[in-house]
Amino acid sequence: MKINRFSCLLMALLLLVLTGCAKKAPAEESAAPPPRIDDKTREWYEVFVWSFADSDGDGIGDLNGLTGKLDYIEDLGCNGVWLMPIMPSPSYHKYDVTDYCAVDPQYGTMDDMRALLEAAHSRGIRVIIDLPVNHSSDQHPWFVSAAAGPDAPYRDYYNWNDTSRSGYSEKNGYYYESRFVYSMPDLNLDNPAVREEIESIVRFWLEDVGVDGFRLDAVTSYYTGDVNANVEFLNWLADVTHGVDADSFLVAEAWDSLSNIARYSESRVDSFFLFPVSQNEGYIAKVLGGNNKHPGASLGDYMIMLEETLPENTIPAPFLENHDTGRAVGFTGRSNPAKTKMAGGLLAMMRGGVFVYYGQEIGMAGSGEDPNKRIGMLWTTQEETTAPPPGTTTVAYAYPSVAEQESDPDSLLNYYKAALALRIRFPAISRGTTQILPAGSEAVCLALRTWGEESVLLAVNPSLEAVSCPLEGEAAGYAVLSGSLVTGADPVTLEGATLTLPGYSIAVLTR
Ligand SMILES: [Ca+2]
Repeated sequence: MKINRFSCLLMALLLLVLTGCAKKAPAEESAAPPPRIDDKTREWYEVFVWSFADSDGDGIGDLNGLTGKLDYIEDLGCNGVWLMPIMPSPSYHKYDVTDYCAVDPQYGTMDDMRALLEAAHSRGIRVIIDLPVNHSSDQHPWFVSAAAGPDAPYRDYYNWNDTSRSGYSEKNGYYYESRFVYSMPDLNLDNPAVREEIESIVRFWLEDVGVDGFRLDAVTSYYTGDVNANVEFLNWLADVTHGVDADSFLVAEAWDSLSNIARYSESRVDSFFLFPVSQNEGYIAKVLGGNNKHPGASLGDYMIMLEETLPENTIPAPFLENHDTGRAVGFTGRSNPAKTKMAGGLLAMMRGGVFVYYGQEIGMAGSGEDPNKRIGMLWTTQEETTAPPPGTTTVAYAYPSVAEQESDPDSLLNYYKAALALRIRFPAISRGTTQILPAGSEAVCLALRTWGEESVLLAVNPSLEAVSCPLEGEAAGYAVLSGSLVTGADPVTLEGATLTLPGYSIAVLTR
């Protein structure tokens, strides 16, 4: 009897637990994050293939190596990858192309590229490739032919002059436009035959290979000094690209002032890099600068200025660093993890499609000569990285490897993951428009981001000191602390209507 009664009790308990579990399941399901929005506003990761991951042991990174690291990129929170040039080229950086419809053998084969795309697409990751059509290589068959003389078949693919002038180089007694360097002759983009070539190149990569778009190199040099002509060409290129695939994505490098980037952004190209946000003189550096006595207020001012200056239909592409700029740790401090994290946090809270340069998320260093900014990804030890690109003068790493940072909950890498996760969880952060609310302190920025029905209040403290601010007026409606990013031991707290933000912290509040 006793045993039976005990068994009954046990059964009852078991049932209770089971039904409890059964009841709990739907709640857990509903708590799962909604599927990631599959549109053109993405979290991008810029990869220099040479320096990323080497699959065959020759010391040079390759496409198969990158394919093997897609889990890492996905885990970081990125759903887009920009590959710096992968087409055959005599240079290590490959911005001077000799064949626009092939893969450089250093990086692998076209089959490797197709395998990369398939693996990326199966993870919901889109892949865009660099398209440098301002210039080709001087070893491209077009230029080799063109240089032979005034009557050469491809002569008009380039811009020739009888006499020397600025931005031109000499070949066989004539001068050709080469704005960057003699080995990069500028293509004659007014020549319909050149535009036909570009159209077939675009079609090849989108239709035959299956890439998802292009990063357009050096668009201010298409017609040097002529923004209107550049915009005309960009509109033509955008119509060609979107005509082949309306979902394809174009992001362009117009390394220029904000007002000129705004003019470029009026074009039908989807997105432009926000150079004024990046680097040691950029907005993020200025917000975090030691002399800034009102960092929160200036952050809000920059947010509003960007929205007021850029057209509504553009997708801004903010970034901190890329392959041409010094690494961000140059201004956040090689030994200042809190400030380095905060720069990443500020980036992650910006509107648009953010770009993270490989290694930025582990605080890789590099400045001076270009190759120094493009050294091997530090997966484990320096001995196991890819070979430094030719011309590298300094190989120095400021922070630990990916392997070490993955196992450290307080690492920069884990901060980046958390920052991107917040951004993904609240799509209004990337897609919404901003209204600055009074914060009661110039150290703090209260930014209301609204996208359709979704509104989130971003509370950002880019100062070194903790600040308590009352959530009053419209801000009082955002009483749920839904997420936070801190750079030290103290948490963000919300007690009643008082929000306390430790130095260098970010909170996301919802209704
Ligand atoms: Ca290799």
